[in-house]
Amino acid sequence: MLKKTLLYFVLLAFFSCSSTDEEPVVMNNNDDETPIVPNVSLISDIGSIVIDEEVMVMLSSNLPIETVEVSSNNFETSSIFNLAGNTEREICISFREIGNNNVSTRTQFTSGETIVSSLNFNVSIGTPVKINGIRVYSFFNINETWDNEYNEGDPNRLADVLVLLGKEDCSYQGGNASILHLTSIVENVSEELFWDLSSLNIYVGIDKEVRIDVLDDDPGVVNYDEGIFVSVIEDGTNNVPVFNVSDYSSERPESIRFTENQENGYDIEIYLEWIE
Ligand SMILES: [Ca+2]
Ligand SMILES: [Ca+2]
Repeated sequence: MLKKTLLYFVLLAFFSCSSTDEEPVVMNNNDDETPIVPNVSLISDIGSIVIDEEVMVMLSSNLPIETVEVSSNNFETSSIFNLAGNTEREICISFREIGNNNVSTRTQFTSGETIVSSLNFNVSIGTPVKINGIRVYSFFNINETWDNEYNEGDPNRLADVLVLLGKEDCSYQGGNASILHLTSIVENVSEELFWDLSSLNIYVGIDKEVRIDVLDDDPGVVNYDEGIFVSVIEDGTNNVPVFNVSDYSSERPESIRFTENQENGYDIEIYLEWIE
């Protein structure tokens, strides 16, 4: 049996941060002994946006920049851009949560000094869809061995199932979906594979798509921080169900069932609430 290892990089962002307390001083090589104080400005035309709306923020400085680290969650997760000595960079950002949100940047100058800055956005709900639950009826080899380190007949050989919802955000530069939500783990398919997500406020903008992957957890192997999982959908990244929200925004169904019944089949249902 093949296991396909998927690599997901958590490069998302939700933000909160305050401006730097310190103003690093660097020396100007062309002007003896005259220090130039680096500065960073963050400017956006828009201060009020809705969930998942993409907004451009211009970061600019008076000195050459090496890298800019961007986060929307106070650097819990972040993306790093290499500016290679340029002094400005346009950054696309969006937010997943309602209310006051900040985009935070950590600018590292060629000189080695850094400045942390932030810009606030008021995010309203807009008209997204809310994902209230997921049910997995079936996946490839559901009643067979996923953990062959256990002896024949040991129920531990069954998969330890969780679901990953992935969504691409404009702030993510890698081309893969970043993690929208990871469910809890059901060990050895020992109970109903249903996750009630209704209290989690998982909203998705109307022009987004959500990738749904079912995973086998291997204790001691799976590392959420590194984002390494084993998909139990045999075809892995190329064949997971994708919920393209705009395909359903007229019909507005309360649930959608994704089935693929060939050799690498799956049968998954998601439960939805459409926000007016
Ligand atoms: Ca197991
Ligand atoms: Ca396992």
